Amino acid sequence: MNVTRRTALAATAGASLVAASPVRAAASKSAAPRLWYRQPAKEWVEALPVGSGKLGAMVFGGVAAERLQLNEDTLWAGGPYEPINPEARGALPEIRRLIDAGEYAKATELADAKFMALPKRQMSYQTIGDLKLDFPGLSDAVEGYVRDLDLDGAITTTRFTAGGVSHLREVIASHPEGVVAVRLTASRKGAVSVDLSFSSPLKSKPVSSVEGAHLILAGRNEPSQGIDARLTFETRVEVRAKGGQVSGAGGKLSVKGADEVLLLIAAATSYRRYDDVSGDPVALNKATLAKLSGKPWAKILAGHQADHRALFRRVGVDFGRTRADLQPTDERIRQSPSTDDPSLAALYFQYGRYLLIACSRPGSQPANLQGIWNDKTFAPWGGKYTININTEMNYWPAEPTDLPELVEPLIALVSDIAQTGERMARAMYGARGWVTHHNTDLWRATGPIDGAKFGVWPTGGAWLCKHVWDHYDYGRDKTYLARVYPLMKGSARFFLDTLVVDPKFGVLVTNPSISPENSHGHGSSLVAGPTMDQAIIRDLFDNCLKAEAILGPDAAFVAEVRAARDKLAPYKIGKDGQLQEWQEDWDADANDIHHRHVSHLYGLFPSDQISVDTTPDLAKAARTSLVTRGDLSTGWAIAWRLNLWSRLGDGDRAHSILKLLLGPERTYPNMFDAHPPFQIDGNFGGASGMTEMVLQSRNDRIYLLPALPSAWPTGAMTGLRARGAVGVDVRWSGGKLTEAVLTAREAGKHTVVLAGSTLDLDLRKGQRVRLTAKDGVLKQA
Ligand code: FUC
Repeated sequence: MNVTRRTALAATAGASLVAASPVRAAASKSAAPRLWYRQPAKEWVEALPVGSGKLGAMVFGGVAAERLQLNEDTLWAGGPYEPINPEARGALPEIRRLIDAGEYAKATELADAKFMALPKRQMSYQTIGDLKLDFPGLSDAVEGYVRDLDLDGAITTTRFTAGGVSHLREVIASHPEGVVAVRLTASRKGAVSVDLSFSSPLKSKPVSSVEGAHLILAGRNEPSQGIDARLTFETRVEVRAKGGQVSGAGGKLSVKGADEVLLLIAAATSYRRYDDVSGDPVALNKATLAKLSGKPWAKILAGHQADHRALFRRVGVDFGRTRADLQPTDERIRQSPSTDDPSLAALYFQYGRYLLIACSRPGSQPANLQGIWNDKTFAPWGGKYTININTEMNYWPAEPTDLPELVEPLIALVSDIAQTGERMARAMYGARGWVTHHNTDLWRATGPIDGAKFGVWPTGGAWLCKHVWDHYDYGRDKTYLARVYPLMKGSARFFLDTLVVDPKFGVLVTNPSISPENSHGHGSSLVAGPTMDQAIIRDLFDNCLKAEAILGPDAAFVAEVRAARDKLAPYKIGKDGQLQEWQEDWDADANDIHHRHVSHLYGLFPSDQISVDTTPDLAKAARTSLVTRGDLSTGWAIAWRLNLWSRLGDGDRAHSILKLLLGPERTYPNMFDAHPPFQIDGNFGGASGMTEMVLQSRNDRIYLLPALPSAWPTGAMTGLRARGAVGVDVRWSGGKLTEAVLTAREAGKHTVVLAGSTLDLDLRKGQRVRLTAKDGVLKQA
């Protein structure tokens, strides 16, 4: 195939793209999205991730020794705890008074002494450890070595030839079966020998043992911050060998001279809920493996791939291809700052979707700061749910890239923190409803942590409620909305009870709070009414009102919400023309004007309160703020800027920021996002940002190609989703729309926008319409 010319060939095996044209169909196989390498991983960030939602493995692809670093999503430090500080409520009036008096440093001092959660830090996500596979007789000197991760097949393979024998090693993490499965084969009979053992960095020192053909690692989690370790866990590997002999001793299992070996890895902890650790991991693992009894690899693989593809193949992407995509993935990343490699962006986009499928499934924990992949007993930032941006960013691509099922764990988490956060709201603030501050963990802790200037931010739960609403807005399932309305209402109630009148400006504000995690330069970060809080609460109130209008009268509540909403502090434009981050015009005084958080721009993205077409003055001010903040930052912070520039309609600026994200400083060889260190939010924020360049659904409209960069003149994104339950395919050529296909999954009215040309549609459920543009004017084909 000739890829010397820049051509628009399918960059995925996505079904809808394949159907689009014969050229694409022909190209689709060779262009299947794949990460590949010519050498094994030396570092963890070179290893390749697989995940079943609950179980994760990092595959190193070693020759003489393979390492599978394992995770189970409920193995966290500690146990159930209630981090309420009994002194907090008493300190609240004085903290508020100090803030109103402009004594910010004193307010911070008091908050640090009396207002913080006990303990002041939350629990960390922990690794199980490694399953080690040692291959006697093999050395690292082999021929034809290649390892890869096929995103469409959700499988890693390692291939090489040694002494004339070809070896193939495959690893999957099956959601339907709840196991990681490893298959070892060779071209010569009897050529597979392997010694299996565990190692774990857990200080609780888990113990390995052998039961027949099972190798077991059993132990417990670690205590932390004075909270007892209350979880037990077990990892159980079943070894099935064709031919050869299996023997076990001293916590090791060996297979000698087999034709083929299959390893089935189950893992579980005693976690059942944030307040219940009575599960039986041994029984769970035995049941998981018993269900697989007699099921051959081919069936396990087929079931796994059908399950994965049902999600993955919904969306196809093609930004064009160049010669650069013939290189191994690590080379492409290294060269990306100076090469034209549009399909690296497409790969990053689909990798984001792959990762979310692998780490967030109904019944699993939500994607944490590292998704599900972590090799430490104390992960960076505890591998927690940091909800002042990071957890939300993880889920930005879920609805628009048609993976709504994967949001379920996040909504389950909100249901949990609505309970623990209700106790926190009462104890700390004497308020109804529920609150969560800037982090939560497996135990659904909701208090302010780390230090007042990070943790005293009561709006985390309210931001999560945007996702609760968005899940309805994209899918339009009223039964779901009725189920989650109490969660949104509970969050709103907390603010109805805790918003206070700002004595200087006479508007309703949060107090105490911060603009995450920026210091305003007047002695502290603590403040009343940061812009972000007002915007999040405005969305929360509006979404409660919309939900009530759909579900039926809730008169008293709605009256309270309306009254408060009208008094919320408005956006303000400051002396430099910027969107003010605080009520006072302090942006130029901030300790770090290039701060990674761009919290005050929440209204531009992810919210749609600010946009170029509905609020041009505010959009201009947001742009000024964004320019001052600068483009260079941590991985996730670059990804946020990418989404913001897309919303500003500047495709080339967005693309230049995307280049920063894809370069080796922000993308590890395995394409994990580098904060640094690894943090998965940037992967998801990047996938979202690319979607926003091609399709935006906001302000009750569907925008086609709102920020198409000149670097992607020809391409397609198919199977995307817009608010109002509409599927959208977009194809373009020469920088212009060639066609858009809208499929109504529910009946509804829609306004479609293409660079100022609008078209109103009233679609029946199931109706499919094709739109084209003539001289820039949208029309129905
Ligand atoms: C917030 C960010 C940091 C980091 C951490 C997990 O505190 O400010 O950059 O992403 O979360």
